[in-house]
Parts: sequence; C-alpha cells; structure tokens
Amino acid sequence: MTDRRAVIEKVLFSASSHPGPDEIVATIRRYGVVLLKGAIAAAAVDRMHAAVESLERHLNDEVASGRRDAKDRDRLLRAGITGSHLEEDMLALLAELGPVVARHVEHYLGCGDLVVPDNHLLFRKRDQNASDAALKRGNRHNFHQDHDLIPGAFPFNVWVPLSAIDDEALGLSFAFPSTTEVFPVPVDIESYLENHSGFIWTPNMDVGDILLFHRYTIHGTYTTLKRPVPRYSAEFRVGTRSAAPETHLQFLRAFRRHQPTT
Ligand SMILES: O=C(O)CCC(=O)C(=O)O
Ligand SMILES: [Fe+2]
Repeated sequence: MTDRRAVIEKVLFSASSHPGPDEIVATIRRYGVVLLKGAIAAAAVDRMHAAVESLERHLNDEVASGRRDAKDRDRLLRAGITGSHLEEDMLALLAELGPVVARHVEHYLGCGDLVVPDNHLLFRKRDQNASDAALKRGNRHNFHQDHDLIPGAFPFNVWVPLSAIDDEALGLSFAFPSTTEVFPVPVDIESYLENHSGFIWTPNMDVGDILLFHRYTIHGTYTTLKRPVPRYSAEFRVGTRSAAPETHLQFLRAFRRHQPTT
C-alpha cells in the first residue's frame, strides 16, 4: 500500500456529517482505524483534562511530602489512572461518548448491551520523561496490538486526546496496511512496514476528536520523539456484557447510546 494520502482520506470522518455505522465499521475493518473529528464537546474534554491534572497535582503533593514515591507517581501517570483511581469527572467520558460511538460498536459486534471494563479505561500522561524511560528499557517504538493484556471480549478501542495533538505533542501512531494477524509485543515495526510496503500515520488531533480501532490494529506512541509538550489522553475498550469473562464482571460499566432518564 503506497498511496498514503488516499488511505488517510478514507479514515477521516467528521461527526457533524453523521457517518453511519455501516460506513464506520467497514472502514475500521478495512483500514484498522477511524479518526472521527468533533465527536465530543471540547468543554467536556476540558473537564476530564482538569480532573487528570488535579489528580497529578495531588500526586505531586504526596511526593513532595514523602507520602508517595516519585517512581510510583510516574508509573501511575504513564501506565494510566484506572479502576478505583478513576473519578466521576473521568467516568463522565462514557456518558459523553455513548451517544456518538455506541451505535458503531453495536454494529461492529453485531449485538447490544455494551460494556466497558473500567480496569481497561485509562487516563495517561505522555511526555519526554515517559519516552526516555521507555527508551531506557529498550522499548524504542512500543508498537503493539491490544490482544495481550485485554481479553478478546473487549475488542473495540476508543482513544481520546485530552489536549491537542500537534507537532509539539506526542500523538498515537498507526501502522498501515491494517492486519488481523497476531504479532508478538512489541511488534517488529520495521519488518512489518518493509514486508507490507506500509507506512506509519500519526494524526494531529484537535480536542474533541477521537480514534476508533480494533484489537489487532498495530499502534503505539514512541515514533515521534522529542516533543516538548506533554500529552494527556484517555482510552477504553468496549465489548458485550454476555461475552465478558468472569474475571471482569466486577469492572463492567454500561456503555449506552442514550442516557437513562431518572
Ligand atoms: O496513549 C498511549 O500512549 C497508548 C494508547 C494505547 O496503546 C491504546 O489506547 O491502546
Ligand atoms: Fe494499545
């Protein structure tokens, strides 16, 4: 696949043009990923961003007063705030995105009663320190598929930048052409690109844009190194309640098209 521009045009959608589930799902199946522009109100994203920054300030205070190890703070922010650390303002992401994304996921999975396991709902910070730490571990690209840690019952991924992704901040990168073959983690990206005449796409994104992709899509963060501005992001996975493994029943949160009226 060499026609980079043509491929990228295919995977860009604008929420204001109300793309249908048929079109979105066919594109995800064919290209591995969709970028949906303007999917969520910037004000809602800003509230989540503020919640993560407030938690970060709290962690910094704990480190300053000796109640928390700096390494532990860094690990939390890099690996992602999740599960019992999630706050109401962060969990609001599901209510915001359900009306936009749930119908596509229902179409992708062929059934309803969608759930998000909150132990795989993460809020992260990526900055140069995180890149340096990864590089030190010999992890140059961190390209991967989400097939190893996340059960197959939750095959649909949503990624949401909480701050703008531009040439100053680290975006999320995707490998084209897409695949459903399973590779070891981290994926040997150079070989993959060479063997498939592929390329890497790292889209700039405005606050409010989201990425949708499936569990075999090859993606990662570290190709665009030396970016001075920290990037905050959220990510979660969606599946159906009936397929959820017993180990995850305690973590499930409903992901609905419509908010229940109380
Ligand atoms: O945000 C990142 O750096 C990694 C995100 C990721 O791997 C994912 O959303 O599955
Ligand atoms: Fe991932």
